Amino acid sequence: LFMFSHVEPYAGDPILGLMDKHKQDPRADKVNLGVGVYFDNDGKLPVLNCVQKAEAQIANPPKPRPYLPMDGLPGYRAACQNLLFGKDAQVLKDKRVATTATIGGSGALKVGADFIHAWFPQAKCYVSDPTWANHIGIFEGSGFAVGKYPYYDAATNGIKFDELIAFLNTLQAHDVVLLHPCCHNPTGVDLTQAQWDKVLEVVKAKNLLAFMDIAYQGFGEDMDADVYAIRKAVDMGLLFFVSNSFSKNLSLYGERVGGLSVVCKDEAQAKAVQGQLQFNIRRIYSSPPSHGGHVVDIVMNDEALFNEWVQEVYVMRDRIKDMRQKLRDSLEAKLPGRSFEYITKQNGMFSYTGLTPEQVARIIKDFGIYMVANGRISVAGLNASNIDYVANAMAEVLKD
Ligand code: KET
Repeated sequence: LFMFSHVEPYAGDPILGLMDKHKQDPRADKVNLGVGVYFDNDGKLPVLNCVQKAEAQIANPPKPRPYLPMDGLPGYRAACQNLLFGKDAQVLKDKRVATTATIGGSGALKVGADFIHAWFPQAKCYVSDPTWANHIGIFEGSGFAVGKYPYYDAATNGIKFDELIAFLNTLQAHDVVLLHPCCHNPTGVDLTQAQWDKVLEVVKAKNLLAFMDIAYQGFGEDMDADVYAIRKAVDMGLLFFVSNSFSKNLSLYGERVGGLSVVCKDEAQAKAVQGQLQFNIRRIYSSPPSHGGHVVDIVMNDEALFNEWVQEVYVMRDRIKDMRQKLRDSLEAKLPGRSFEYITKQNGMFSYTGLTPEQVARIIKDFGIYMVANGRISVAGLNASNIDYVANAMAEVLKD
């Protein structure tokens, strides 16, 4: 009778909890700018053409569903590697990268965090201030003490770069530094290439363990520019982790498709790491889901489907950029004398609006516009039908 009486209630997730609240809101003009999900101009979650074609291949004739290997399909692993490191990269020819399929980008972070905690038990983990809340959750869940490194500068809508470098210089060898190669979540403010070079120099000099989490490849500048930091780190001879997600750029959120790659010293080391990742995966969930794995494998390894996919990602990217411009123009028209340039300068799915938690509470209560309490909006939730409504509401809560 008293078995579970000590179990405490869960306050809910700051991002995923918004989906339920938006769903339950009866107002017809409600808007969902909470979770980082791309909606098209009709407010619909797209099923990409390349995905539909791959799914047609899978369905006809129907395929049996054996367990996949613990680390996923070989073509899936190659797809992750080619996208991140470049198809002809020497590091791939040298077989220095251990890569496993994972249950989304979240699963990659979890498998990577467990691995690092097992093999570097003294290491602490440092995340940007601010970061995606679940970075902290996942690393703490794997037993890490998680600290923050200086990053966003609200005064300039830029980066506290000197403080960031000074802070990294105080860390211990093997401490984990979680980095966002592009489309920083939640701020949308990314390092320039010159700044990346400097950050990676400190990572190298201090023997820190970089963990690059990329969930938005293709949504920033383009497929290659968005992985500048990853390829630069390889060029500099760093050994490091990369977690990637296909949730957003293939619009396959619920299929849970991600990957974890570890750049190692040589092929033998990569084999050992690959084995330990399999060991971890076996003990957590055994093997990855099959449907999404096959979709990724087919799309990424067929030249025509791959090219179609890249173009479809760029359509999503460009629509978001268009919405940024419209939101900025609209706010500047409504609040003369104030600059909203930051909205068009930020990259990726999110804009960090600077709205206070009180202003966010008000915009949810009075207008039914759902956004994260830290003031992050998912720009991909804006469309031609709701952008005026959102701009009006934002101007209303910002005016006093
Ligand atoms: N990393 C980052 C930086 C990220 O924004 C997300 C998801 C993930 C990893 C996880 O990806 P997945 O493949 O879904 O496991 N972010 C959005 C959704 C979420 O909170 O779960 C978001 O920030 O809204």
